[in-house]
Amino acid sequence: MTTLPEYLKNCGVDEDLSAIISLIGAQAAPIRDAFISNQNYADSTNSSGETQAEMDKWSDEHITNVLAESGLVREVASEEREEIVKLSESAKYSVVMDPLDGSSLIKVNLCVGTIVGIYEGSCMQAGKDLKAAFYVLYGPMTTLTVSVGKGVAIFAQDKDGVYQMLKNNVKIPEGNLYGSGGVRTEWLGKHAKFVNRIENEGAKNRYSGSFVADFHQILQYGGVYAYPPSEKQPNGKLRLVFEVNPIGYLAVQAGGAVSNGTKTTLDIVPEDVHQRTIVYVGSHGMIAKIEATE
Ligand code: AFP
Repeated sequence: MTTLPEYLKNCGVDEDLSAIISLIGAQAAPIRDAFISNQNYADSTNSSGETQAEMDKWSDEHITNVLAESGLVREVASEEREEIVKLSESAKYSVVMDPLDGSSLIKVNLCVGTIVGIYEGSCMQAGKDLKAAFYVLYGPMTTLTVSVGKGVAIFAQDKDGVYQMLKNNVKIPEGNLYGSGGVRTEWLGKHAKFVNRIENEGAKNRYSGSFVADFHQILQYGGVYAYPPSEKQPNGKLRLVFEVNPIGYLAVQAGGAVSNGTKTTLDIVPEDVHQRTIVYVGSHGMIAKIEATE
């Protein structure tokens, strides 16, 4: 079996980039350990005004401290922090992250994860310029799904904490699953028409409330994850930098696509690190259908 460091080496990834991916992947054990004593919501909100779970704060502080100590990272931008944190000025890479995506599901023991994107230079770049993107899923297995621009591979941690390859060259099948955020009665016309069309064509609804887990399912079974606009949230809910860009990059590397309903989100250069975007991510045919919907 191929381990994560072996795979990254075979892909020609440099030592610093490989070390950052492995270092964050290795935080799965302390993060899993912390779930049991951090079950509640904290008395704080993040930059998007959402109540933080204790685990949001814990994972953010933990990963940021580990990256600071490593000396390998120039900047860290986190969904849980107002400002970009400046770390080692001479380091080549910067990290964007949602340290614990789907945190409202911790209490009910459903699958959550850590989403990471890595840029050369600063954090404020378009998703297409990512050098690597990956996510760690804390499910029945701990898995790490990664792309360094050479397709997508999935690894699972063995009993010694080593990430062993489960699948290489993952390709999103066309599939017929969909998961949509928002409240159906608040969906606007275009999204409602799209869901109506794909349901009539046999699409089946599966949505957990954890983007990273819902996407992992789409990645392997095919279909689409969507967080649409509403009157109250015209740009949807998800954050471009921390969630949509890393996952969108992985989707494209797996032969799929990501869109705001009109065009790819990967070309958007962020103006605000916390900006939101409408998102449709998944198989090619599904993204073509939403883009063709008036
Ligand atoms: P939390 O991390 O606050 O649970 O938010 C998760 C999330 O950003 C994304 O992972 C989900 O797909 C989406 O929000 C769920 O939002 P709804 O609860 O509105 O469906």
